Formats: sequence, structure tokens, C-alpha cells
Amino acid sequence: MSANLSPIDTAKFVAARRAVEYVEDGMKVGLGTGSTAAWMVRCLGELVREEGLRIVGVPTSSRTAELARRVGIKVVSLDEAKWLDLTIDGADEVDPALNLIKGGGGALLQEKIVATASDRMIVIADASKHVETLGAFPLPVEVIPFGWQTTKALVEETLSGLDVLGHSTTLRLNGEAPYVTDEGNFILDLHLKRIGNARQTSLVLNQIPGVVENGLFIDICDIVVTGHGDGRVVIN
Ligand code: ABF
Repeated sequence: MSANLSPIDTAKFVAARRAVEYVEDGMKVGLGTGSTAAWMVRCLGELVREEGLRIVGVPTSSRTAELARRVGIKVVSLDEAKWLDLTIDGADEVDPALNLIKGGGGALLQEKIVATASDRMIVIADASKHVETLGAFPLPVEVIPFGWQTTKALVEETLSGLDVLGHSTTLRLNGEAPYVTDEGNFILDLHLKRIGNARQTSLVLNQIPGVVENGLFIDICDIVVTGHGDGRVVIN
């Protein structure tokens, strides 16, 4: 599966391949979204088909559900699984405390619910995702469509009271229309440049009426498996 990959795809693949070593027979596994997580789903599918690994998968997006079924993983809902042994997912940024920005793929709500309902969460990432301080990647915030422009204005007003460097907010688009999540909500992207206090920022954002969830994952990630273009893997 790894022949002739570019350095970035090699990094994602080797991180994914190493992470699936944490998956044991009989586990209930949260399956992440994004290109790195897609490698993980493919690697798990190979173990299911060729080594008889018995797991059930709870996907974090409709895209992941479709891929998981295609590679032979038994997909169940989170309500059927009730609680998970392990979730493996990607990230947009990882800081030294293993706090994350996630949601670049528009699936942050299901990703955070599934990751929180797991005994352990493993992030798989290429080395470019590691940052000293979160914020260079636009922070996704999921909002309900009702009154979203008012919610956007409230978010911007709130940002002025936070320890952040940037303050602009844009509606994520899919072509000309707002990007719509699996739950039918919209995503606002907060261009904050540097988030001085991620925990406070996350708590304050989620108090704003209309905000459903945000892409700051605080104290959720347990292990980061980092892949490099030369095939090396580092585990933190
Ligand atoms: C998902 O994958 C998202 O939370 C995150 O934004 C994205 C990272 O994608 P990739 O692995 O393609 O860089 O987990």
C-alpha cells in the first residue's frame, strides 16, 4: 500500500499504520475524518479482511462511514456502541500539551463527541501539524443556521475580550453557498493567528447562543503518532 508515495503521503501513511497497532481484537473504534485518518481506515480494513481482526467502527463523518464500509469494517452508530475503547483521528494543529485544533474537514462536532466517548484518543499527523501555540490554523466553530450572522457578530465581539492576536471571522463556503455539516449546521472560521489561552477560548466560545461546538480539543488527546516523509514515526 505504501509504494511510490510522496513524502507527505508517506508521513500520513506511516503514522496511520503505526496507530492501528493500538487496535486489539474485539475493540470498538472511533474512526476519524481527513486524509490521514483515511489511511488509518484503509490499514484497519486490510487487517479485518486479511487477518480477521474483529472490530466495530464508529465513523466521525459520512465520508468516513462510506470508506469504512467499502474496506470491510463493520460500521455501527455511537449509540449502538455506547462507549469506545479507542478513537484514532487526524488534526490540523497539535501543541506541546497535546491540545488540538481540529475541524478543517468540517466534522468537528462528531469528532469531538466520538473522541470524548473513548477510553483513549490517538491523533495521527504529519510533522507539519506540530505548533508551539495553537491558532495559525483558522479555528472552526460550528453554529446553527438560525441567526448565524448575529452569532457571527457575537463571536467577533467576544474575540476582543480573549487572549488572541487575530480577530477576523469568515463563513466557510462550499462554492457560493455556506458549507453545511452532516448535522445541517454552518462553520465559521476564526482567524486568530495565536490563541494565548485555548482552554478559556473554547469555554467562552461555547457560551455564545447559536454556537454548537468549536474545534479546540482540550485534554482529549492521549497520544500523538507523528509520521515523517522519510518513513520515521515519533510517538508522544
Ligand atoms: C480531521 O482531519 C479534522 O479534524 C482535521 O481538520 C483533518 C486533518 O486532515 P488531514 O489529515 O487531511 O490533514 O480529523
